Amino acid sequence: MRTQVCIIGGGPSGLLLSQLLHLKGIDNVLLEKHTRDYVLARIRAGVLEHGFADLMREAQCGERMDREGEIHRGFIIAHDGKQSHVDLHKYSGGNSVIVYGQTELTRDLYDAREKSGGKLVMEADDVQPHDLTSATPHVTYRKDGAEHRIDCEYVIGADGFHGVSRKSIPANVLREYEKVYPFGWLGVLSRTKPVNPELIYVKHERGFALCSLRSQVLSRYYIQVPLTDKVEDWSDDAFWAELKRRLPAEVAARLITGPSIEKSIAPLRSFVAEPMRYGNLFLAGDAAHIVPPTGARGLNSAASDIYYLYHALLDHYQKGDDRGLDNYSAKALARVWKAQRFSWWMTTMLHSFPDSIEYDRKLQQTELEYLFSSAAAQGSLAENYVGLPF
Ligand code: RFL
Ligand code: PHB
Repeated sequence: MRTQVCIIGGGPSGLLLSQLLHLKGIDNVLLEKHTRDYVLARIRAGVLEHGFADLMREAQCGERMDREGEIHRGFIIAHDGKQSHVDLHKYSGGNSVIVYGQTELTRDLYDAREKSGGKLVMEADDVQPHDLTSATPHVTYRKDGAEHRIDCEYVIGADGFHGVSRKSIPANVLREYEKVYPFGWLGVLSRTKPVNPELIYVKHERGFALCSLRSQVLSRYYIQVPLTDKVEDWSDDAFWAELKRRLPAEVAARLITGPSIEKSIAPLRSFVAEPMRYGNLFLAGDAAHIVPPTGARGLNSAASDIYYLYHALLDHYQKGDDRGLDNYSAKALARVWKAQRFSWWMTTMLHSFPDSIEYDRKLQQTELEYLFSSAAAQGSLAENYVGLPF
């Protein structure tokens, strides 16, 4: 098979790029390792910045998001016996975020690709890019026992943190930066009314907690747990009891609990791979960088990569202008590192670190006191949370 752009990975990054290119008449094939149901069963992001929402609309996939997603103009940080409100709208010059689950957004993208006859190969095994530094790269894969080959002009590595794309860049070219945090988040999804209309981030001496939601009947809660904990160690009852201990008493009193629909542990990690281009391979999203989820930046950083890549490919195919492709890595990384900084800051401010000393804990407390005493500090939080400009 021959195409212009071969996209590896059918998560939100790959699907969004595939749909945007398709609408501009740029031929592309997308290879995904798993089934659609498997991809949709992963419960991940919940908060979308407005730039991401605009891209979904441009991809003609924003209709359900605009109908069912909730606009959030702020959130709460509970700390030191207080509940402090972060007014995103006021401090970001009128911006907000949309609460709409990654599962729903991915479903909308799959539906759109399938409706327009998109070339999606699901359950593609042993995907392998070749000849990336030549003008004629190709990608091989196996499907139902048969070998296949796709000849293309560009390969997009949108295959997540564990994908094959980043690994196909030689070690002497790739530089990796990594920080592993000594804890994870245990997340529970339950068909219960959310405890609060806005998200509540909780700093507590027993560990961080987060009250989030997917809709008015679907709640998503997280608690910080040691890396040694296993999901099987946590019954639903134990989870709810620990969450209640960390919430302000007034919030705990109105928490509605129920059976978990999904329960999983995500270790917290920061990671950046540089450069994001190798020959005619371009990395995007989690394939190149990940953040701890505290600042809700992961999926949103993927969106800015896709925005830059989409416009660079448009300039190449429509105007013969390669400056966007040549600048892609530097431009994407500049924004990626700002998302890294913000996620690190939120994570450090709100979690309990097992090896912290009294001095560190005093600084954490002072950081929050300063934040809520300074309009400039709240402005900084707000502009990062709603998303820096692309
Ligand atoms: P994905 O979603 O991992 O998709 C990559 C796809 O590639 C496939 N794949 C392969 N396909 C072919 N061949 C191979 N060899 C392949 N290897 C892998 C995989 O099956 C998969 O389908 O990456 P993508 O598209 O870049 O999207 C990134 C986001 O998923 C991620 O950044 C976010 O979920 C992060 N995140 C959050 N981001 C936000 O912006 N806001 C949030 O509120 C937020 N909350 C979260 C999060 C991530 C979490 N976890 C579990 C890490 C909350 C959590 C708990
Ligand atoms: C979520 O709803 O899953 C969520 C929300 C905000 C975050 C992280 C995760 O910072």
